[in-house]
Amino acid sequence: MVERTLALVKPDAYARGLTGQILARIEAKGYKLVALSVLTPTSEQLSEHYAEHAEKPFFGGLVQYMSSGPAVAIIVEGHRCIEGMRTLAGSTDPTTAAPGTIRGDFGRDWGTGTIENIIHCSDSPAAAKREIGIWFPGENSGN
Ligand code: IDP
Ligand code: MG
Repeated sequence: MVERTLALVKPDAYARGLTGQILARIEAKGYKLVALSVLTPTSEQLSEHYAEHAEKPFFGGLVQYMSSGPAVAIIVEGHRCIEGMRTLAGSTDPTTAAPGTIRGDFGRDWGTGTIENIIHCSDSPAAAKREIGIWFPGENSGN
């Protein structure tokens, strides 16, 4: 099985109508979209998804941001796509993320205190497997 990763088009990007452009970049890179779902994340899903950040001071704001409206969950497939999607997304802070990356090109600081940064991508094979299980229960994680 080829490697799979989990991506989320976050609510800020969905609300701004950027979903198509983001999907186009993933496809242009050569990866396959093997599952897609438009959903408004629940606080239960987000608590599981962001469990590593549960004790951080920004956690409440992060859950509020991520549950503020529809998002798009995607399973992306391709050799080394976990690493490749992180590169395509760019670094966490959209103000300093490199131009040419999804966060660098589409994101900015809105002064809300929460880092709204357009896209999430799993950061390791273990995270990809775990996160695919949260957003696509029953789908094969492939990892
Ligand atoms: P990542 O999404 O680049 O992997 P993480 O450090 O795992 O970054 O953080 C998860 C998400 O939490 C980020 O994408 C961002 O939306 C938010 N976040 C991270 N650090 C901060 C912070 O210091 N203040 C506010 N929000 C943050
Ligand atoms: Mg992370």
